[in-house]
Amino acid sequence: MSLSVREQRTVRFVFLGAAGVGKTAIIHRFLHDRFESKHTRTVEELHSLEYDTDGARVCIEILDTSGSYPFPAMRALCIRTGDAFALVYSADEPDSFEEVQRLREEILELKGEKFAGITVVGNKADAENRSRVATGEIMRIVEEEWGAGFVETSAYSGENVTGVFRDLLEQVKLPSRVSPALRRRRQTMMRESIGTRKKPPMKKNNSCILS
Ligand SMILES: Nc1nc2c(ncn2[C@@H]2O[C@H](COP(=O)(O)OP(=O)(O)OP(=O)(O)O)[C@@H](O)[C@H]2O)c(=O)[nH]1
Ligand SMILES: *[C@@H]1O[C@H](CO)[C@@H](O)[C@H](O)[C@H]1NC(C)=O
Ligand SMILES: *[C@@H]1O[C@H](CO)[C@@H](O)[C@H](O)[C@H]1NC(C)=O
Ligand SMILES: *[C@@H]1O[C@H](CO)[C@@H](O)[C@H](O)[C@H]1NC(C)=O
Ligand SMILES: [Mg+2]
Repeated sequence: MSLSVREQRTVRFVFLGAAGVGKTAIIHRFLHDRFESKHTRTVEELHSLEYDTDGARVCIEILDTSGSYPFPAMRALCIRTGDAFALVYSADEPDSFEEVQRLREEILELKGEKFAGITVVGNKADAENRSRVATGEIMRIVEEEWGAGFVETSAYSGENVTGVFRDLLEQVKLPSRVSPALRRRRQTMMRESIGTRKKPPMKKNNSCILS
């Protein structure tokens, strides 16, 4: 009777990027259609939800990370457990793309050459001072040199936010039809203290429980 539970496939999307670029804002816009103007530094937050594909259910985990990890080992652990990565920078601070470049190198190093599940996200596209020139150049590097996905978003207005998840689903070769069914069931687990973060991210048993 619990066969379907055990056989359920789980994919994990990991959000990485410098502090304050809007990782949490993008995830919250997608899951709850809300925007918070205050910046609260994330420690680590794991969201999980079910996604119905044709005839099968997939558990999607979204790992929101801290842009200011005190220990590199912690980020390495997050990278190892990820199936696809959203690397976020802020369009009003093109320098934050340097962190994306660094993260991509770390991902290639840890996951191996064959791995290519990366979606680069240029967030805060609504910002008045965003640089169009930088966006054009970044898009060229990401799409042509890296062969990765590129999406320009605004968590503030919600524009193109579902596009990030559509691209991530394509990276893991799942049908990228983002429908309300995706949001049917969700659950959030938070680790708020540094002490509890030392453990590897929770295993799939703890989430996507069929009630
Ligand atoms: N104008 C604008 N502001 C945004 C957007 N996305 C996020 N912000 C703001 O940027 C700040 C940082 O957003 P967060 O989502 O907390 O950033 P984060 O990347 O999760 O940061 P850490 O958790 O510290 O790594 C907040 O004040 C947000 O309101 C956006 O698309 N447009
Ligand atoms: C745009 O404004 C933000 C917030 O005031 C600032 O941090 C950033 O450096 C500015 N970017 C550019 C390209 O001027
Ligand atoms: C949304 O994506 C389209 C296509 O990539 C892009 O032209 C547009 O500027 C994006 N919107 C925002 C707000 O960035
Ligand atoms: C996960 O489930 C398997 C079998 O369903 C069980 O053997 C294992 O102990 C569970 N692990 C946790 C952490 O609950
Ligand atoms: Mg955050």
